[in-house]
Formats: sequence, C-alpha cells, structure tokens
Amino acid sequence: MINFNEHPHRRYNFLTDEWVLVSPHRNLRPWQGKMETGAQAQRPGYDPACYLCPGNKRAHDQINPRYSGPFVFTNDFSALLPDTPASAVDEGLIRYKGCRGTCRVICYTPQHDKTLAMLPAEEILQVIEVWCRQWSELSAEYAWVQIFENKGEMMGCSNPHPHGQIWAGDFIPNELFAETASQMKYYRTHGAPLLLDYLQQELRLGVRVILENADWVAVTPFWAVWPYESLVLPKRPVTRLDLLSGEEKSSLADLLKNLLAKYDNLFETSFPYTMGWHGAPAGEENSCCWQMHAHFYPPLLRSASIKKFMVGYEMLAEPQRDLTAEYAAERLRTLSSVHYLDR
Ligand code: H2U
Ligand code: ZN
Repeated sequence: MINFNEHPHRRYNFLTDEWVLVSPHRNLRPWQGKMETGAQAQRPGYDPACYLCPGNKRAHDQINPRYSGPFVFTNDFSALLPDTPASAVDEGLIRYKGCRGTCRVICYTPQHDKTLAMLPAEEILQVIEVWCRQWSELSAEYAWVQIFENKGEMMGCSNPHPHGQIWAGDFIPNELFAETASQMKYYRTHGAPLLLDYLQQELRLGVRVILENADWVAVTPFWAVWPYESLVLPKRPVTRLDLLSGEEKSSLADLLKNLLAKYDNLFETSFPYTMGWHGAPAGEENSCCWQMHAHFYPPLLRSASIKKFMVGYEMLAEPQRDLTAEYAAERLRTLSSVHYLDR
C-alpha cells in the first residue's frame, strides 16, 4: 500500500459514487506565516436592525413574535412555492418539471450574539427537537425535507443572527438520489446499511474518529472533500431524524456542542460551514438501507481567513484536497472541546 501522506492518490466516496483526488505532498511544506485568528466584531444581544431578532419587522411587513426559544417562520423569499401548477415538458433535449414545496427559516435563539456552538447543550437540544418536528410535519406532505445551516459570511449567510433553513419539495434532489442509490446497492449485496458497516470500520481503525459518545460518532470521512469536513452518525441503525429517541437527541446535543467547540477552537474563530441532515426520504420503500447522518462542510483550510477554493480542477475535473482526512481528524481530535470563549 502506498504511503497516503506522501503520494497523490484518489479516494472513492461510497456514499455518492464519486472520486476525490488527494495531493498531500502539497501540504508537507511547513506552515508559513502566522496563524491568524478571526477577530470578530462584538455583536449586541439584540439588534434593532436585525430582521431575525424578536419583535422586529421582516420583509413584507411581517413582525416576528417576541419569541424566547427556537422560532420557525415561512421564508419570505421562498425558493419553492406550495401552489406551483403541475406541468412537465419533455421535448428532445429540453426537459423540465414544475415542482412544489415550501421554505422555512429557523432562528435557533432570540440572542443575536450567539451561535449554535455557544449555546448550552439544553438549548441545542431545543433546536434538535424543532428539526425533528419539522422533519415529521413536512415529510407528511413532501418527498424530501432538507434541513441545513449556512454559517458565516464566507458561506453566503445573509445575517449573523443564529439561524438555519428548512426546504421541503415534492421531488428527490440529486444528492439524495445518489446517496439512496449507493446505500440501496450496498444493502442488496451485503444485507447491511453501508454507513453502519463504514462506521464499524472507522471505529476499529480509530484514525479518522474526531469524537464519540454512547450514541453518536463524528468522523472525518475517508473520502472527505472539504479540509475539515465531518460526518455525524448515530451508532444504532436509525433511518430518519424523527426516529431518534429522547436520549439520542440529548446525546446529540452534547456531541454537537463538543464538535462545534473544536471547530471554533481550530482557528479561534466562529467557524464557517454548511451543515445539514440526510435520512431516508419519506415514503421510501427500501428505507432500511438508509442510515441518517449530518454532513459538515467547512471551507477553512489554513487560518481564519484562508479558505479552500473549489475552483479550476474541482469545477472542471474532480474535487482535490491537500490535507489528508487522517491529518484533519487528528487535529480536531486533539483540540479541546471547551470553547475558547468559555475558557
Ligand atoms: P441565509 O442567511 O442562510 O441566507 O438565510 C436567511 C433567509 O432569511 C434567506 O433565505 C430569509 C431569506 O430569504 N429572509 C426572510 O425570510 N425574511 C426577511 O425579512 C429577510 C430574509
Ligand atoms: Zn438578531
């Protein structure tokens, strides 16, 4: 076997059936320049100009209630609408379908100056409970519910008030289609969920495990694309978010608290990322092949300001990374899980 840390190689992503190019020799040169930390402007606990703060006005003259826990509302600029008429065209190589759906915004807390990483585990648990309820409610009507968060300006987040989004639609998006196909194919030949077998292998090897507790594991996937990417999985077979037990929701809050603190501690900055949940689509017949999970895709590479650009080769050929997944996992594993602002 080649030395992963010295030679360019390609790794296979079993979940999406794609390859990623790893060029670790590009990273062997010593760290140059200082490690910048991300000095961030102090935000007030309440911002009268913030459209997500309690009691404030949003677009279209909607007024937020004076909420005290997580607060969900229908996105005033939804990308999907519930009343789109059914229509489809299939003319030669021109094909389209009308689609229906809805988009919601979830404010995690009324406190404008917090992030999920800075909330106590009990308040992260309230967010998890809302995710589960929203998933159940919207799954009753729509084929796919995507819960996600874009965090930080670097990831295109439009407002620092801690919030995420929920989009539900009457179709299965590409990423889910690929994950379902791979898990189904694996289940048919091995009779076990792909991600549970993968998890067992990672727990045996240990090198890519970032942290774990009684119910959950966070790993840097072997096939990671983003520098400090992670995959969060329950240890027990669970196909969908709304099938988690009360205990699993609490232990998830603890795991997220620790993982997010490690992320913030890495460059002593409020770590940007896109994160989101995947699980068996509602009404999916062969859902036993599915293992629910969260993906964290953070863009930072070397410091609070230097990000990995997914550009030339990545856009035109295939994703490429410099840090090995093992290196990234080890750095995160050895970092404190006490948030640097709480020390
Ligand atoms: P992002 O920061 O991830 O873009 O999420 C903010 C969402 O809030 C965004 O989708 C919505 C935007 O459409 N929004 C409202 O629904 N009402 C507003 O008054 C402003 C922004
Ligand atoms: Zn606010």
